[in-house]
Amino acid sequence: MLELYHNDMSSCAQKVRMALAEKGLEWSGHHLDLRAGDTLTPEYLKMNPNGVVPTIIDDGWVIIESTVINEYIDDAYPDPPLRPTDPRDRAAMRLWTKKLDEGLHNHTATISSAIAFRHQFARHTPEQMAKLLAAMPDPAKRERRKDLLENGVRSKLFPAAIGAWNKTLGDMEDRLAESAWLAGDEFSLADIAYAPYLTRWEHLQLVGLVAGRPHLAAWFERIRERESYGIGFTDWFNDKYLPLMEEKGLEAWPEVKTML
Ligand SMILES: N[C@@H](CCC(=O)N[C@@H](CS)C(=O)NCC(=O)O)C(=O)O
Repeated sequence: MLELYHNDMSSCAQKVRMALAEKGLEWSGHHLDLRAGDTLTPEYLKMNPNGVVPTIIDDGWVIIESTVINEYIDDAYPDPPLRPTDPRDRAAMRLWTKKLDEGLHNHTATISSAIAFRHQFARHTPEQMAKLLAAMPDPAKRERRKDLLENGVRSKLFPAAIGAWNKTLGDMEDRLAESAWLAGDEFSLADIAYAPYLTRWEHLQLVGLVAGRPHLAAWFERIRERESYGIGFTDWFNDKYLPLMEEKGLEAWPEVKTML
């Protein structure tokens, strides 16, 4: 059976769980606590040297990186297909997922940490926090986290992150004015890949990012109606995270709005 190392609210884990649900695949899970540093243990780092979720194991074969994992799932379990058949639509699908991997996902981490996640780390003593930071394998990410913990939305990283997402959501609106799904007329891995981020903006009450973008809002509604969204997302929503995200998001919104 497929084995998934994941976390309930992680965007990259959400997209893998949704792909597994679209395929109707069974899997067994290892739920990791990201704030406790469960991805930074020597055992986990052997499987996933980046110290992040998700990681999937299929018949002893370890696969990391959510985009790669979802393409693997589609290759290994082709029915129903989650990549368009038309080569042009398939290229469009790849461009969408590439964008996330080349910076947009990191911008999401910046926004989420600056607004809400930094408050979850407050349960650690300074010594525990220093230990967690030291265990992070990527020095750039470590510096980013330090900065966000300290400065929140006042971080110098924040305006670029929110600007990049505002631009992307505009691009999505333009695309979705022309086709039902991001890569054309077929639902694909591109739609699955972006579903977590719209979910995140909703949880952080950054609804202003979607306001005035009716095609984007309708697309997200269609995503939410899929059974796989319930299985991959809603069933895993963490009741302890949601009130904090809402409270801190509402608090941050007036300042965030000025950066759009
Ligand atoms: N490029 C990676 C990114 C994975 C990633 O950033 N995972 C986050 C959760 S969405 C994580 O595990 N963070 C742990 C941490 O930041 O300590 C992928 O797509 O799998």
